Amino acid sequence: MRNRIYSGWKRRISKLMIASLLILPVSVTAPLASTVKAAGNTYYVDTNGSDTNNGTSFSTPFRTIQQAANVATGGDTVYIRGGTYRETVTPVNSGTSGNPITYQNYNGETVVMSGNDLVTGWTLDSGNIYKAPMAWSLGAGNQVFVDGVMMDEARWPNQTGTMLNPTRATAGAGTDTTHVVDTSLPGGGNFWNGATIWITGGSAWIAMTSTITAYDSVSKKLTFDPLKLTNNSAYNPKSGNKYYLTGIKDALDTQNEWWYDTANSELYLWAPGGGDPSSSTVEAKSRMNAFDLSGKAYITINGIRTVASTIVMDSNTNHVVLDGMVSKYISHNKLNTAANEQTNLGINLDGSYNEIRNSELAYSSGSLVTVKGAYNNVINSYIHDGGYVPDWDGLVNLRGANSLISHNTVSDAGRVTVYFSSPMSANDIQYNNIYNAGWMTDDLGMLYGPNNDGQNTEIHHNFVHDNKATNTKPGIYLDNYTNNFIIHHNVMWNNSGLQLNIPSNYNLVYNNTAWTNATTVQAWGNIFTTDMYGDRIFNNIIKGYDPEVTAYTIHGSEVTSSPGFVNEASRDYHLLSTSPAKDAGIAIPGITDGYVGSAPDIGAYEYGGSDWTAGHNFTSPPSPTYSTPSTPNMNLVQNGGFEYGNLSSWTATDAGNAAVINDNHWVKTANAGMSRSQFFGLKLSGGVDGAEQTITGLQPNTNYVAGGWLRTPAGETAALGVKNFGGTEKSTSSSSSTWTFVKVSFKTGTTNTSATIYFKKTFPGAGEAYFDDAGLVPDSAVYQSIYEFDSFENGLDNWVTSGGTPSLSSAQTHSGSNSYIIKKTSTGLSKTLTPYTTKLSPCGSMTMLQRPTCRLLGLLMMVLPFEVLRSIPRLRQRIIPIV
Ligand SMILES: [Ca+2]
Ligand SMILES: [Ca+2]
Ligand SMILES: [Ca+2]
Repeated sequence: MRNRIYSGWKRRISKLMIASLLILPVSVTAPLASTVKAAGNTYYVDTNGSDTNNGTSFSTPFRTIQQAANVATGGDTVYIRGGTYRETVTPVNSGTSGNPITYQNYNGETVVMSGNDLVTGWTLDSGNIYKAPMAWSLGAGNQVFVDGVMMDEARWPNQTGTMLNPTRATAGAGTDTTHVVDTSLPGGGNFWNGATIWITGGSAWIAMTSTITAYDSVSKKLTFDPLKLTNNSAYNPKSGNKYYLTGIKDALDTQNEWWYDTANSELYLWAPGGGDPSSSTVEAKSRMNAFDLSGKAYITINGIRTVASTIVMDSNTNHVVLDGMVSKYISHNKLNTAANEQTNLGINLDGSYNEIRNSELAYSSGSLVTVKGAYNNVINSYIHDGGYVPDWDGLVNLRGANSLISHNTVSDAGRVTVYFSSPMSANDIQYNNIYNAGWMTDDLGMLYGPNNDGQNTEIHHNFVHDNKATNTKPGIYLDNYTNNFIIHHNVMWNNSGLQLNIPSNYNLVYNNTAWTNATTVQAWGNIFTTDMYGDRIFNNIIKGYDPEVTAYTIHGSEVTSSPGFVNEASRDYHLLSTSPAKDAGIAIPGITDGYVGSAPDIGAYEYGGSDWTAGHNFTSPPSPTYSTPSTPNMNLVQNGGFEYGNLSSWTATDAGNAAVINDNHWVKTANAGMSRSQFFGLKLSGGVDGAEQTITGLQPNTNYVAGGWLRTPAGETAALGVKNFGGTEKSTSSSSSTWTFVKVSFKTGTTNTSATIYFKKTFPGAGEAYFDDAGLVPDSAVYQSIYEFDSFENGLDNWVTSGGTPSLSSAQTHSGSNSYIIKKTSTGLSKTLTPYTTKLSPCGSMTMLQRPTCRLLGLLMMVLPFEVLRSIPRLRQRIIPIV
């Protein structure tokens, strides 16, 4: 595929060179094109036109859109008459701010830009199979259409299903990493040699393809080259896995099937209904791109249809608007080997301030739209049916910063509907109707991000429903090492709601409704198995949850009986007037503003409050605009996980050696590495060394807490500190060689609105220290983290003893090497967590602990009844310090 893309580039380059040559005579002979124009010229393009025309009048149109794109400059409009244009358009010029170049279908006429070329000259091969010369080939990207309907590459078993739920065979006993055994396989001799196998192996997370190298027709055993991901039960083929075969002529045995003979450059086809294909329009894909907008700016494309081609941008593309598009069969590649064939497919929004709106995007082997760069928007579009060779990426493949994904309908995916990956920051995903993920694979979230720092990416007011996977099918799924997401006011059904896999930090989950499945909020992790520091889960209506991890709990979210919905059967999760969810929430500024009654409701809808819905609306198009997420408790540190891959937002101090290191923690099995989450971490070295960041916009006279993770080789000491906040500089140090969480609480001065946090290697040795996952959040009563983690590796630290000193133990630890044993009636430990709550007690009086234990192990968990946090006066009445 890489070679294919490269050759595609070469094709485009040569086309561009030809276009450049063509422009010379035009600019000499056509006065309008050779002179400096006032903005606002109009050009016409017609399939009956000529590129030797001047293009400037209705009666002298160009033949190709490219010819118009050769001459149009800022402020010009190119009107395209109805018809099919088989070309890749590479505009020569950019528009300017306020004077874009506009490509527009003329008067509502149907303009199709096709990546296909016609296949003609059919002769009979045998039976209903005909053949015709086809000089071009895109290899695994070949795609054939008859009268606009996509045909199937000749396959077994024959397709009687749908694009996303195709007919597949089932691997039988004896199947292993490089073999499939199936007694139903047709064909004798070497029938399947050289064919291609598509298989969702192992746990069926993704589909992979490989080449059949041998076929034993007696034992019905296929032998194939190793898949791209192997030596892992998640991927290794096994009995029960679904597969199909393509790539040999003998598989062409029914209507709607084709096979391409590479050696002789001929296409074989059994047309729909049989007979000579000459009576139909037969097309095969020939070009990858309808528009190549790399490096261009201020171009608007309006009302154009594209078929079997995409639109590409690069990091230098700015201010492009795609409006009212209908784009079908955007990307097609039947392979997923080791070359990332399914990565970054679909229309590419790269660069900045680009937008697609009011459009339909349909059919892709992978993504339908890939959003990178910054300030790129996908608005009010119907995005459906993609990922039919599913890899990880979703129909919407989102990375980059400050982008708005709003008011879209996103449906029907082989795997994920919306996929997040680093680096990303402060994206806004709102008011989308997202449904039918997981048609072909298993264990996926409809909105999914693994090993990802969202940097306050906000997911809100979406409908997320119907995950088709058979196992592990959350609605919104933040997999291990996924931090800094803000998730609120989403309504989820027919999936398992929300899943946070630990470690999970600074993820805010407010006012969601997820009701139809009993297993909703759950967590699973490999290492750091208790770490959900900074997560807040408030005001949700959640039907049960799976407390695999007891280091967190949910406020106002554990609902066991129906909270009184208007019409649960028809998925109307508004509250009834009698609902106990009414006024059962806590006020969260910016989240529950404008609530009705005595308090906010829990769940996604406020009874009597302003209503909302989700999904696209072509009849009455919405015009949402991006705003930077700003939500209580969101992590205020920029690039705190260093996932930009550089020191962005940080300043090196002291020895000046601070460096960001790429060392993916996902693949680590030990509590080691130079990153603690995701890919990158901070390395300090060479004596006393540090990095700092000043955080602005803080409230004066307010409690905050800075946190982060560090590890140092033996003999070194490092610290997290805070200064310049209006009080005395404070820091917390560690000398642990394993990743250790440290934090510093501080209060801003009466007029101070900023603070500087720093990581520092304080021991002047020659070794290194590593830091990751910095955070700074308010430290308040209502919004505080509701559990306290202390592994006691630094002794009793800030804990206060009573009735004697608890005895140190190294034999009964939950994690690390230390724990303390409390005697049943004498010794106790306490710690003031906030100005309002003081708890912990000798075991005999542990009335507030839901999970009493007389050993204070590495994990100390406190679960408070939800009501106690609702008001301070009530809090004071109900929590009586025992110590
Ligand atoms: Ca067949
Ligand atoms: Ca209320
Ligand atoms: Ca990191």
